[in-house]
Amino acid sequence: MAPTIITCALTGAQQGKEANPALPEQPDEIIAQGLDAWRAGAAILHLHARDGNGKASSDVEIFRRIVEGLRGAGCEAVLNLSTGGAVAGLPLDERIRLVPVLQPEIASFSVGGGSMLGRYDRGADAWVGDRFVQLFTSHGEMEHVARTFRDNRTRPELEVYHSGMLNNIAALQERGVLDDPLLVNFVMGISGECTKATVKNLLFMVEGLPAGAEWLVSAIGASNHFRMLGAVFAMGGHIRVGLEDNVYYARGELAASNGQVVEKAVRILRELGGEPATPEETRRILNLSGGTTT
Ligand code: KMH
Ligand code: ZN
Repeated sequence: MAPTIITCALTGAQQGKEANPALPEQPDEIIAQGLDAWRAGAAILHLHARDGNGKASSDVEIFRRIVEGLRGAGCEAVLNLSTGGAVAGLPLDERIRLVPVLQPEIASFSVGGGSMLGRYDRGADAWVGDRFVQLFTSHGEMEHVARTFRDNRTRPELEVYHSGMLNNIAALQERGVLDDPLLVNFVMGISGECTKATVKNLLFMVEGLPAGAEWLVSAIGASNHFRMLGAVFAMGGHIRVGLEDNVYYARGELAASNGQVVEKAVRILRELGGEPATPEETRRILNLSGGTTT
């Protein structure tokens, strides 16, 4: 049985300490919890940057501080820097700058035009969180960014929010701007125009992948987060956990840290007969050869 890569998504670009005081926002917190998560079994750390007020930031120097802090403390995990933050209104060109400047081994790449998020709250008789998140404005722009990733030997983690985005992946692959193996992150369970976190939907999406692609699931929200792990493992996928996606450890219990959540994922994985991949195994599985943040 091949080992399973565990990614820990430490902080995200949206909810902050108001959702869980243990959610790390500042570089020192992110570094400390990143080290704990790596030691607990996370082979990839998915990182966002936040400014002094805890708001999502695309400032490359904040990312640099986090990366250097982790590497300086001996962290060997693969670092996956987020170019996300569109949801926080950060412009594309600013979000992509970290790729040529920091040349991470992996960076996220939301491979589509965007989606409407939010839900209708019957109690409040109103739409809540109602917003359109714009990602790319054209296939040409998407191709240009894919070339930027490839030129800097940064592997894109292709964020897929719904099945139409699989067409974009196939088209970019046809254009020859995506290196193998593809790394696809199925983001499931966000309220609004995003795929519901069900096994049936996951099977449909996985069957739509190009041959040889490696994939993981970001199951968003407490009701989805740990529930989907079993299906992901049974289908040969990789796992993502962390306070970016879910601030709860268990029903009604806020997570104490990202390390605690990774420990739970490792326990579940081992109970199911799996084993977390080491960072070296991860680099081999994903054929990572680039990046200056190794
Ligand atoms: N925030 C998650 C829903 C990114 O950072 O670019 C997906 C994500 C994407 O982590
Ligand atoms: Zn993210």
